[in-house]
This record gives sequence, structure tokens and C-alpha cells, in this order.
Amino acid sequence: MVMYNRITAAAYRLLNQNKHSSFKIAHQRQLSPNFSRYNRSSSTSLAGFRHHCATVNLNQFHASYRWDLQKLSLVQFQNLSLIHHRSFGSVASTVVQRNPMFSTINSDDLIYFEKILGVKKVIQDHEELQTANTDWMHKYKGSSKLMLQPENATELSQILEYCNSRRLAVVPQGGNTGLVGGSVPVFDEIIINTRRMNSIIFFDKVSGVLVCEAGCILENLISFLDKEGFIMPLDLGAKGSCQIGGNISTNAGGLRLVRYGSLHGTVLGLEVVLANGSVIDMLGTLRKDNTGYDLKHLFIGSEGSLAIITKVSILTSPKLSSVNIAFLACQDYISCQKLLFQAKRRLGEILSAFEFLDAQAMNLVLHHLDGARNPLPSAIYNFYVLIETTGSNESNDKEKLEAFLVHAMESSLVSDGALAQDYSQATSFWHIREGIPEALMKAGAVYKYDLSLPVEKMYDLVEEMRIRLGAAANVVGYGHLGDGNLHLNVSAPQYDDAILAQIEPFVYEWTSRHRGSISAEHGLGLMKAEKIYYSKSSETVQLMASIKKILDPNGILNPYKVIPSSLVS
Ligand code: FAD
Ligand code: 2HG
Ligand code: ZN
Repeated sequence: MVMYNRITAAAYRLLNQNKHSSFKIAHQRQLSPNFSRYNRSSSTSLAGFRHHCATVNLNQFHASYRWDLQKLSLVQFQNLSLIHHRSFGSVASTVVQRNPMFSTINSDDLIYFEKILGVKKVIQDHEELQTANTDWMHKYKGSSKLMLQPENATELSQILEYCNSRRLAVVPQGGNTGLVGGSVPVFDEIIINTRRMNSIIFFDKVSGVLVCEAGCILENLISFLDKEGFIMPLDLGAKGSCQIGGNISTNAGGLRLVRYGSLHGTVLGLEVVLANGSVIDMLGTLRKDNTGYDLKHLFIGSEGSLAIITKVSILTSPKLSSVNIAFLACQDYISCQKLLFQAKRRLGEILSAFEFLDAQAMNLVLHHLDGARNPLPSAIYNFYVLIETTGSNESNDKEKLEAFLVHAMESSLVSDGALAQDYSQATSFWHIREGIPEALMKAGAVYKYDLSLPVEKMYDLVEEMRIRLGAAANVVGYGHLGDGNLHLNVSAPQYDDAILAQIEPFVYEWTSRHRGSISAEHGLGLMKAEKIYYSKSSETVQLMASIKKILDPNGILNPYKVIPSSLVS
């Protein structure tokens, strides 16, 4: 599948960031022998990297050496005229009924859409619809008979005004990489895909403000900015397919949030089209603007349930010249936590990523991900941490990272480690981390949970889940440790009600008890719309439903998602 392949070409980040000079090969100087160090290789290919890779045994460790551092059952569709019950693994599952208030499309509707858009942008082709009806995990599947691809806000406005008057439900769709069943229809909703709205409108080098259309693919924006000497404030493994409009609609976090913060901070303005077709221009480019309510925030993270985003104004950062990546091994989770504590203090402003994975995640990657190579093959460790630093002063940055790593080794927080010496090594480190979702997909059925939890508690949940499931499933923990975001994944040969019953509602109750969030960065979508109360009070949810009612009184925008159905129908 095309989209899948594009995502698997995962670690473009460093190419984009570093191809001009930032990632240089260090001169060999004294090196702490317990730190794995890759032999220098003129080859930039993964194959070359594998060939030249070498590590030094941990037992040889001597402190205070100077280092030279641089571097379901499927949600099936059924008879459209009837009430639908859908489930993915029936126990503790989502059961949704089609809202009978919604119309179904007829030939007059098609004539109207073809009149305003032209035939090319009115898609009824079976294969294209099949793809658009199915989510990235192949877990959620709708039965839409129509996909519209407006080219601008005016066309979209006409579509929505018409759908609203006809009570035709719609699902906004960007790159369709969402992981909670939010981007595909549940029943026969019309898919409104934003891929044709893909122009970069404006970029200002002084302020770093980028204005573009919502359908721009994230990776294309990264490449555009790279040529201008800038970077996007977010990056994620799905960058080759996901769109900036989808990113903002999910309030995606990704791999750099620890450094650049959430999209609530970097999105400066939006243009959106409401359900009734009104185009709302909030496309400011100012850092500061306190004139009344800052309404754009309502749409960031609203998962297409309040409006469709058409344009985006976002603050980008200058690309800095010195980037270093370390892949480290820790024996226990407490060491990972302490390492994070130390990294925040000792690396401070140059810390740009702090990711972790457990041995189970590493195993899956090594078994299922093409081109994956363990940077620390001399032993199996319980945990791995990927640390990236990005700064503007190479020698200062090196010195800082050196001091941090010496301290981490001396205090036994780190058992082994490797520092990328060139672009291909750095790429291969990121390939491991970014490739985990793909490896899980290849391993079989997967139950995904995206949780915000206090860092000190986070891994207890993984261990408790392992005890609950025993040999029935493989429990995998990884994620954005620097942001307190755990990706708990349960991998099994196939979807099984008995497994799901062991996981849910336990996982939600546990998270709620520890005052966590049941959705850190992926959103609620269909998967968790009815579970929102685990993380939000009923008064808060009621207020959300009231806002939804004001902006979308007929509930046509992404029904069955985000807000419990009982509050919006
Ligand atoms: P879609 O999947 O098409 O849609 C997502 C939601 O947004 C849906 O509810 C949809 O209706 C709505 N929507 C889409 N476009 C618009 C629009 N223009 N206006 C209004 N609503 C819209 N997520 C993270 O947060 N961090 C990660 O690190 C991360 N890594 C991932 C890695 C992989 C391999 C994969 C497959 C997914 C990953 N994701 C991650 C999840 C996903 O990529 C993000 O949620 C992404 O932001 C979705 O963008 P999209 O364009 O694909 O949106
Ligand atoms: C990531 O960080 C994504 O890789 C996907 O958010 C998480 O697969 C998952 O659970
Ligand atoms: Zn993530």
C-alpha cells in the first residue's frame, strides 16, 4: 500500500536537518570504551552501516575517559438503512448506532457536487473509496460511497452548506494516518479529503512564520523549510503521509514536543469552514494578540468535530547546525527516569528528543522491521533511550553531552550506549524508534493505548498488564518519555475478545486513578469517544457538547467521534 511504504521510509528528519553540514563525523580521539562506537565509514547506506558497525563490551568500562562525542474484528459496514451495531472485539467495545437523522446521498446530491467541484473531485471509484474507508491499522472500516476533494475554502464552504441543509454527515480526512478510528467513516458519511489544498502560501524568514493550506503533507513542509534553513516544530513517524491540517486537528505531539512544545503554542492562526459553510478567518501571524477569545484553540485537537481546517499559520524554528544522537541502554525503568531528570538539567536547552522503548519493543523491531539493526548488540537490555540534542555551538554542545554521558555512566544509569557518527547511523537509530508502529502492525493484531501518566508511575502499568495477560499477548511499552507519554501496545496473533476483556476497562481505570489522560496525543476518535469520562468531568464534557451544538447544530461533522453520542444526537 502506497501510504504505508511512504511512512516506512521513516527517518527523513536527519537528512532534512543535516544534509548541509550539521552532522559531521568526529575525529577519533580517546573514547570511553564502554560506549559503543561505530567505525567510521564512508558509506551512507544502511548496508554499509551494518557492515562497519562495532561495539565495545560494557565490562571494559572505566570512568572518566575523555570522549569524542558527536555525534476485531473489523468494523464492518452493513446495510445502510438499518441501525448498526459495530464492535471490534465485542467485549468492552464501542457500540454505535447510525444516527437516523442523517440523510443518505441520492443522485441529486451527486449532480450538485459535480456541478460545484467538477467530476474529478467527486470520487466514486470503488478502489479509492476502499482505501479512504479504511484506517491505517485496518481496524476501522466505513462504507462511504462518496469522497469529495475540494480545492479551496470556497468549494468546501459550498459543500458544507449543502450537506448541512441536507443533513448529510461528513468525515474530514487528511493523510488518514490517525490511530483512533477518527479519520474514516463509521457508516456512510461523505469523506471530505483535503489533499488538494496543498499550497504553501507564505514564509517569512525573519519571524519564521509559515502560512500554508491544510492539505500540505508534513514531510513536504519539512523539506521546504529545510531549504530556507528552518524546521517544523513537530515531527512524527507518519510524516510522509500525514497532513498539517490532520496534525493540528489531532493536536499531534510527536518526537520533538519536549523541545518545541505543543501545537497550541506554535499554531498562530487558522482558517476554518464551519458546518453551515461559514469561512472563519483567524489566520493571524502574530505572536501576541489578546483581542478577545483566542478561538483557534477550539479547533486544535477537535478532530474534525467542530470545523474543517483549510489554512494554517505556524511558527517555525531556525535549523541549528549541531545535532547529536545517542542510543543508550538502561537496565531498569528507574534508570530511565533518572536519566530524563539528568538530561533536563544537564542538557537543558539543547535537548530535542527523549524517547524510550522496552526490550519487547526492540525485539519486535528487530524481527519485523526491514533494515533495523540493534546498535547495542552485545547484550539484551531491558530499556533503550534515544536522546537527541540540537544546538548552535558544536563544541559547547559536545562538551555538554560529554559531561552528561560521563555522569550517566559513572552513576550507572546507563549500561551501554552508542553515538551516531554520521547521517546513516543517526538515521538507523531513528529508524528503530519510528519503526515501532510498523513492526507492531506486521506482528499481528494490536491494541493501542496512548496515555499521559506521571513518569514515575508509567511503567507500572506495563508490568501490571503483563501479569494480567500472561502468555496470551506480548505487552510492549515505549513512547515520548520526555513528555510523560506512554504508548502501551498489546500485540497478539489475532484479535480476541478474551484479551480485550483483560485490557479494558482496566487500562482506562488505572489511568484515571493515577490522574492520567486516556489520550495523550492521538485523540479520541471513535475508539475512545465514549471513554472521555475517564479523563474529563461530566461538566466539562457537557460544555464540550454545548460548544459542538453551537458550531454544528445538526451534528454533521465527524459524528460518533470525540463526544459521546448520547450528548450530540
Ligand atoms: P487523519 O488521520 O486523516 O485525521 C485525523 C483526525 O483529524 C480525524 O478525526 C479527521 O477527521 C481530522 N482531520 C484531518 N484533517 C482535518 C482538517 N483539515 N480539518 C479538520 N479535521 C481534520 N501521532 C502523534 O501525535 N505523534 C506521533 O508521534 C505519531 N506517530 C505516528 C506514527 C505512525 C507510523 C502512524 C501511522 C501514526 C502516528 N501518529 C502520531 C498518529 C497520526 O499520524 C497523527 O494523528 C496525525 O496528526 C494525523 O494526521 P492525518 O493528516 O493523517 O490526519
Ligand atoms: C509513535 O510515537 C506514535 O510512534 C504511534 O505515536 C504510537 O503505535 C503507537 O502506539
Ligand atoms: Zn507517539
